[in-house]
Amino acid sequence: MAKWDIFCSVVDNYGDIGVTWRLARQLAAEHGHAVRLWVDELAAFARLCPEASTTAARQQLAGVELCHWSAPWPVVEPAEVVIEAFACHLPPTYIEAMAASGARRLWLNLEYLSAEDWVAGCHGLPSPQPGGLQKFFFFPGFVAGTGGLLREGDLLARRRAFQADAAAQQVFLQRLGVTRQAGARLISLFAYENPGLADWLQALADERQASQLLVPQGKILGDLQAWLGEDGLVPGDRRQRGSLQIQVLPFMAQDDYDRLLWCCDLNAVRGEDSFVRAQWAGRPLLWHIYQQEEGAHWDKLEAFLALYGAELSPAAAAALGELCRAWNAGKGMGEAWDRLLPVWPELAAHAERWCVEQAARPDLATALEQFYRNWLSYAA
Ligand code: TRH
Repeated sequence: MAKWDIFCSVVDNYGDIGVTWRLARQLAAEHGHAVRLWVDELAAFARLCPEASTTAARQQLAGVELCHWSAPWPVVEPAEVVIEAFACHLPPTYIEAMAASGARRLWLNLEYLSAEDWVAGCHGLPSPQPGGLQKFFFFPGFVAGTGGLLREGDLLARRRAFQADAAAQQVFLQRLGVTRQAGARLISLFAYENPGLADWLQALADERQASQLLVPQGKILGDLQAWLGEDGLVPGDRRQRGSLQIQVLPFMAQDDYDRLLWCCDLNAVRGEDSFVRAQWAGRPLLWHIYQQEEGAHWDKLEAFLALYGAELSPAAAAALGELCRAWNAGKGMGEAWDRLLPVWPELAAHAERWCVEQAARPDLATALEQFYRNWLSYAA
């Protein structure tokens, strides 16, 4: 058992806190470490974990000590393993304390997920720091030589048991106020603002097949309302347009959001954490990638599509690629959706196969643990 400090600065959105919260819980529960998670915005955290206090300087949640990362920085003894998530800047006095302690510390920068080729070459590289400290880059990823993906040890067993249990799904959906329509395709929608939404919704409304679209509160609501031609939708509101039923849901606790993904036939997800969780759901996904300057996100999207689509038929890979590109370009969703429908059964089977393949690799927390153990033996 070692002491680990994880630092998370909430830039915007929920991905950074979503990832670090999962990682902190898993390191504590499965690897027995004493984990402190330092978060600068407790209000953002409490949206994922509603039982959290938004004012407590320290609180104990799910085996993790959740600490408010406040200014001025309190005097604390640095942990043995220090993770700065997504290149956030550690408090200077904390770095000074690490250097002054005399003890060796493992300092890691946990990077964003990417399927690009260069990732394996950079994973684990050292980055020497002033004061004799050494920092390492730790990259999540989909292939050997990277740090893997976050996945709790029992995740797939829990997911499969839930998907096999229609009654449990019904109880869960009812708690969210959702009644599943017989024969309807269930879709969850979590995305950034997207002008391409209207086209897609129209295609869903015009289809013979019924669809039920579940939309947790968030940035996409504006485009949804524009298409519906109304304002002020709130959780619980339901609208029917042709074959499409739309329902607004509250933003839910992170574990509930996982369950929602497990219930759905298709999950439109975004950023990083929901994107990974949709893959563990074993169902087809539509990814709205986080936009980066100078269009760097397009390379990331193509890299993922190439990897994910490698074992698909050319027709299915092309249809999925076209849909994801249309979604991220914000146009052409109607046509792309129509072209996707004939390959739907293949995509559905592939989603589970991909999940199994990815789950055969070490998960991110285990890879971190291994990195730590190697570092310890190197130090000895
Ligand atoms: O919120 P995001 O857009 O986060 C993004 C990305 O991580 C991106 O890489 C990063 O640079 C940027 O933030 C700053 O999407 P993401 O990553 O899917 O995180 C959303 C989290 O919110 C995830 O942990 C799931 C959780 N969530 C809930 O807990 N309840 C909900 O109802 C919903 C819709 C999401």
